[in-house]
Amino acid sequence: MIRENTARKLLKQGKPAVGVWLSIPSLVSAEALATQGWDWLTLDVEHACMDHESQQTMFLAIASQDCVPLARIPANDPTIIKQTLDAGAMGVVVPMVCSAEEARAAVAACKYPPEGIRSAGGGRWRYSYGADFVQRANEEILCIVMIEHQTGVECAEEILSVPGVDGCFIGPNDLSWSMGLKGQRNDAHAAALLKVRDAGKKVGTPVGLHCQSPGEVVERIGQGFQFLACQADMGFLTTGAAAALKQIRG
Ligand code: 3PY
Ligand code: MG
Repeated sequence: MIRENTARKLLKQGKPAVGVWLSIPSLVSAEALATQGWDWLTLDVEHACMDHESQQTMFLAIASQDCVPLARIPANDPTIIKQTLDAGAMGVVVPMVCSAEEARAAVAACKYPPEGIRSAGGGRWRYSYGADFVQRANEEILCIVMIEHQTGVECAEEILSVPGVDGCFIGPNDLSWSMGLKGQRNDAHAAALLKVRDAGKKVGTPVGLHCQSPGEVVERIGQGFQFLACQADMGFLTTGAAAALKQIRG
């Protein structure tokens, strides 16, 4: 039987699904974080240096701990989406989606025909995800689109109405740059986040964003956001190490 995508289930039930961004290309750190009980872990293939082989072993390590493996892919490209899913991701986070047409392309790449254009090839899914994976993959794979540009915010309702878009992840940093704020945040930035959340609520698509702290995750859940990333593996490593060293030297 196919492995259930428990992160997808949480989102469909209207509940929060909280995870961490991974930029350390290591089976060991992925597995260690997966044992902590996060709902999902997302490999940041867009910005981290992670080859295809590392991705595959990390997906396997994460899934072995009953955590859902996802990848933020480098571009909205059907070949990348196909190869990432074949390697064992239970979903993709697609960067910089600015129109309904781009969202439709992402969904099509995630789904086998007739709903989409994903090629039904080999891959390691049958060992990790069940022999009936190809029959049920269209229902279990998560397609999360990123809104992280002003244009995407303006088109949020159209983007989030596209059938097969399971959720939206706002990239607050790129959004800030697209607004001319160079990484800073202001009231207009805060309003843009809420505008996307409201568009999601209107059309029934869960929305979330990358949070800078556990406190922000809790605050955003209170505001009705659902798909939430709490920092990244590198941040946990360096913050923990810095605190230890401060205590020793202080
Ligand atoms: C952004 O803030 O731009 C992101 O992509 C977060 O992951
Ligand atoms: Mg971004």
